Amino acid sequence: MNPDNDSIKPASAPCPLAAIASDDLFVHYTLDPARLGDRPMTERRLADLRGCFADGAAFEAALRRGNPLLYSVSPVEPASGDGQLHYGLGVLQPGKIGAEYFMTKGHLHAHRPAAEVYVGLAGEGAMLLEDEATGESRLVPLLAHSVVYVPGRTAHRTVNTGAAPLVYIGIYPSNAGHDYAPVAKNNFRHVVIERDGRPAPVPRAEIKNRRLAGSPV
Ligand code: S6P
Ligand code: ZN
Repeated sequence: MNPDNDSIKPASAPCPLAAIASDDLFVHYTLDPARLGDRPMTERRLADLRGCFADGAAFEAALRRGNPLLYSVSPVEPASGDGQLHYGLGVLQPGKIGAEYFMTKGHLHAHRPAAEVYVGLAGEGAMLLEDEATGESRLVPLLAHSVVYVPGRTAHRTVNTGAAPLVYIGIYPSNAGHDYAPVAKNNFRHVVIERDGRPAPVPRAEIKNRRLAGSPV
């Protein structure tokens, strides 16, 4: 034990450095096209987001016209285990279903305490955050040259409110995992729509009432 630096401790397990491939230690990203090295990208298309958008009729009408790419994610998982990090590049296309902006499915982390940091690289968007325990909601801008902190136990969804692809990197504990079930069941309490030319979070219940009253958003 070094008395001057208590961060230097005898290793309880072999240092993972030698186990990490050099192309996981250094990864070059580009913005045009938005890619993380030559990593494969998992694609989510409109049909994959059935049930997510508030205006079901607008969703079905858009799907009849085609099944466009909404977003893609390239994960990098250099090492797993206590203290290790994973990260991923996300590219979310611009567009709307009705008045609601294109967005990700949204999730909680399977390991609820796991937080995440989002680094905005290009485009204009926002993170919709919702505290699982209280339902409290925040809409936080996600822009180039900005960083968003997503606390643990917080459902998070990325929304593209601009006219160009929204590009970001999310960095999270290797054991975070994804839990999509709560959002698939209850969705978020707020819908992010364009209102008076600007993004606005509107309570989902309010949107439903407006549609019932014959004034769709
Ligand atoms: C992972 C992180 C992101 C999302 C990505 C796609 O913890 O939050 O990489 O996976 O933004 O969103 P979703 O909700 O489809 O996983
Ligand atoms: Zn996440």
